[in-house]
Amino acid sequence: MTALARLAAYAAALAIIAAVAAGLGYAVGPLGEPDEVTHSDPVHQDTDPVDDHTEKGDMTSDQNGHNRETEAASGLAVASSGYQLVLEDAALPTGRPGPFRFRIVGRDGEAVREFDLEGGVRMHLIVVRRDLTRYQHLHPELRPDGTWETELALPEAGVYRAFADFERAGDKTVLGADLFATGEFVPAPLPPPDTALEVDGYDVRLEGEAHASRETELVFSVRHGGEPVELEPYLGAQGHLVALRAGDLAYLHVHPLRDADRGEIAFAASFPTPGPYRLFLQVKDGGRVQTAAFTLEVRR
Ligand SMILES: [Cu+2]
Repeated sequence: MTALARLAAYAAALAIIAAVAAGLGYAVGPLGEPDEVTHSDPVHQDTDPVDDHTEKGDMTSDQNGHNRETEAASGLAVASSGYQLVLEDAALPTGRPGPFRFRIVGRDGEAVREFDLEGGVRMHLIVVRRDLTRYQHLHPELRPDGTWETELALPEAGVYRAFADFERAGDKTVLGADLFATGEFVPAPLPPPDTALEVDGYDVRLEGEAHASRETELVFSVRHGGEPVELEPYLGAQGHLVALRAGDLAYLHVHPLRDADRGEIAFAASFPTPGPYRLFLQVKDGGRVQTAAFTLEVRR
């Protein structure tokens, strides 16, 4: 097959896919559920006499259950809740730090310039390779024109996910976009579930059994030389946790809980579905931030 014939075949396949998608008459929602758009599309709601509750399968028959599932996971879309994440450049040089810039654009097409202060910062930028390695948590600076800027190095080749995590008027939004670092990409397998890690001389443990669609308390303990560590405040809490679902890197909402013992940090998390997740815990001691990454298997 010549290159031209391959291109023609590819174009034909795309046309078929487009035709099938058009025929189905819906867009796929953040969790790949076909009913997502019907809720937010007033034209569809006005003209469709069918009560869409009756059309749903088991997974979405419970309106509340469905909402819980979509609300618990975010970061799967580049645009959501009237905001769009616009990267200046999605391709970055591999291994070499360089400026990384993006904007949050509102419904009016203008860059948003006002954000809530959350844990002392207005924007959390999380960057992780799609094999759930090379986690980075950065706080870019806001330029007067609404551009966020930070130095960023993608240490090795691959596709990365950038999450912009911010709040406005008390509402949290997490948008996600892919970044590309050129070169040979050797994906790392997801490490097996573990509850104890050693990170730079710290003994970090995870307690708590997680079940899907139920609020779970995750308690981490941090010890050094056998003694509980008096953790320094980090971003307005005892620590920071990001939980990502393996497979699609859905970004979960987790909240630090106040009533933890010395050397412990507790979080409330709701895992939308069973399966493996990667947890990135960050704590501060001696002025240094340590990152501990756990694989957690969420049960049914
Ligand atoms: Cu942050």
